[in-house]
Amino acid sequence: MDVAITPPVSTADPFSREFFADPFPVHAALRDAGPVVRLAKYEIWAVARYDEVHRVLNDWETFSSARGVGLSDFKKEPPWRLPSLVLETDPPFHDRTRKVLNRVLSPAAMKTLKERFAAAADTMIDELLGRDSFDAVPELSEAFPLAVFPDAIGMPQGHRHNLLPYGNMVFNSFGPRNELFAEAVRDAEPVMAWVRAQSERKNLSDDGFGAQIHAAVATGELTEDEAPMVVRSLLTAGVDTTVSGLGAALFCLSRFPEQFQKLRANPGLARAAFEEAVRFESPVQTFFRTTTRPVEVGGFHIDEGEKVLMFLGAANRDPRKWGRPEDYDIARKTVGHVGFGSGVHACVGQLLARLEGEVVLQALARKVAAIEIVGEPRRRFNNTLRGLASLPLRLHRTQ
Ligand code: OVV
Repeated sequence: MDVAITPPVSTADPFSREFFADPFPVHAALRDAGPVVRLAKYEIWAVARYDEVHRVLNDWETFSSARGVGLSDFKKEPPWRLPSLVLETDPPFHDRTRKVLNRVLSPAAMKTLKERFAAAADTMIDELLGRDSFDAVPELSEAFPLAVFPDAIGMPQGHRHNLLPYGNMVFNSFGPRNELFAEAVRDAEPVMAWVRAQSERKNLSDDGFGAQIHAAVATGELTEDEAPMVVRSLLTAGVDTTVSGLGAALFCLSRFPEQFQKLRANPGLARAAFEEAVRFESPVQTFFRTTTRPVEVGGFHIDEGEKVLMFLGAANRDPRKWGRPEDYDIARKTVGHVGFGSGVHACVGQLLARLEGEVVLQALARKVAAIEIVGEPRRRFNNTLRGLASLPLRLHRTQ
């Protein structure tokens, strides 16, 4: 006998301020409700368990990015901005742009940056050790990426702070058209125009990531119109994400002082400590896919053309996958976490993000005896990114 099984339904709003303030009880409820859940408020599907999130990420043929990786379906409404040539595409088109970015952000490319990044981190931590206290969000988690990333791209000096409101706009745009989005895109046009200008060959130095992307025009890998769009991807995805990741690591190490002492005892754990912070906080909380065919997930039927919301942050704390998921543990085996995604769209800048995290945490491990929270940390709400607006810290010098 055929029995119609009605899927679990949730009335939660995962794009509300109440949710962002404490997403964890809702994450647990969504995981426990079933392998897929219907979100009534947005009439979409959601996956919050590790196995299903991983499955959706790794089946691009069924779960497409080309109709947008936000709530908006590009087949039903015009995209808010020109779609990304890498994020909002499927193979085979995706693979051509991705190949260029893979090369520009390769292990070999990271080697050439490592010493410079480490020196910048040392200088920044030395300067902060000279202060009584400071706000680690603007002065470290934002300041460090802004000090190294635009230089690595080969951007002109000036107005580099625009990268922050630009990222804030784009990452809000993946959610519903709520107040956060409206606030972020107010007066968007000057910042959008600035980003377009930064992406042009003539405004980029000869030796950075930007020039290397434009060089793919000469090899026939990209057209002249495509190259600035691929540079735009770097400018969009490369700053707010690492700001949030560094903030996550600083917040973890200040809330779990015994983990910071472990790191001090072995600064070689810096990369692992950053990786565990990415699992623990999941700077990128969510992305969407759109189904290209009718599909069954965990015994439930999903039609073609349906939006599926993936809760990366919930997957990264799923007790079905992780032991003691609520513990920040720098010795944990983090392999398999989906904080950088998984599959063909897995974060192309993850080596650069890890390098930034590693050099900052190494500098802290070698120079700092203790990290003290000296004021109320405040969260920054965004439809996609989980991060902080403020983290007042005092660093105690190693004797
Ligand atoms: C991963 C990501 C986030 C935001 C924007 C883009 C990529 C892009 O390619 O524009």
